[in-house]
Amino acid sequence: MNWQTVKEYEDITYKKSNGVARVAFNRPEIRNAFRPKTVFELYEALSDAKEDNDIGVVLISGEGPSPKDGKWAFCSGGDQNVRSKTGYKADDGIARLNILEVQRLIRFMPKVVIAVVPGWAVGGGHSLHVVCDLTIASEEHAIFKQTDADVASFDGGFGSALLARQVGQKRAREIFFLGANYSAKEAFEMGMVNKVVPHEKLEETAYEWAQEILAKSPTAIKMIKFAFNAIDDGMVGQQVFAGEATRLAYMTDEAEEGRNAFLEKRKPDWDKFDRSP
Ligand code: 1HA
Repeated sequence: MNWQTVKEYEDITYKKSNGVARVAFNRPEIRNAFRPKTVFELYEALSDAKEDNDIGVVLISGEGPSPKDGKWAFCSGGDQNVRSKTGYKADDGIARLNILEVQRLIRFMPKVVIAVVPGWAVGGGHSLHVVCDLTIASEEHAIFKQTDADVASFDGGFGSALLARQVGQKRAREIFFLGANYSAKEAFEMGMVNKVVPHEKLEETAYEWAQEILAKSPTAIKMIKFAFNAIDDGMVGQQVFAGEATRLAYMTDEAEEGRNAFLEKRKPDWDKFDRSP
């Protein structure tokens, strides 16, 4: 690992190394809760990783431990200190639920996003791990907990519907209705965590998984991610998958004939192209 800081932020850290981008919440004293500023920064970093042709895998994690009590967190969801009647208030006075935009960015980016969970994954932080493609968790410190109903909030989108796809309807309802703590091992057994590793191996394992993925065909990885998404994402899922099919079609001689015929103001000659079943 040879992490290079991409840009200094206030609420997150953002680094890259050998095809991997790592974005981490950096508010450990409040369990990495996010305010709108955190989310703006996260969105900017994730967009950069999405646009960077050298990046194939993105890790999302939480810095720690807390200087106050030594505890670790992935993310504890929306910062309740800035929650107003209409959302989480930014310095401009506007209230937002902009974490949902980050969820969509993770869901629709053509790269694998891994939640690397060193501690608490709670509320909107729990939903964030759910929307990531994979989750790797610290054996000693990761705890999964859905507190939305404790604080009169609800992620009725990916945070719940996708969770039910991962752990089943009964379990997902239990997670939301009881708001209990689940260890990394329990979360693994339920099917919402891919791997549990000793805390000291967490970052290393995530990086190794990223390198494994980077050794595969980028097109195959992208198409399979969007194929997995498509059935749950309705017409948007079809649009995203089909967009990539269009890109593949653009690579054919047939597509070039269509474009060239237009530019040369002649009828396209389709006869030379295959109609085989
Ligand atoms: O559901 C949504 C959304 C749904 C749709 C659309 C958009 C959404 C956007 C956001 C959300 C949400 O995230 S709602 C859920 C909000 N989050 C929570 O309800 C979690 C609140 N935190 C806790 O339950 C606990 O702090 C914890 C289980 C994460 C950790 O417990 P622990 O280890 O006992 O620590 P604790 O002492 O409670 O917390 C340490 C410090 O961090 C405390 O501050 P201190 O007393 O030292 O001054 C605590 O207040 C602070 N803290 C923790 N979580 C948050 C927080 N401060 C603000 N906001 C937090 N989320």
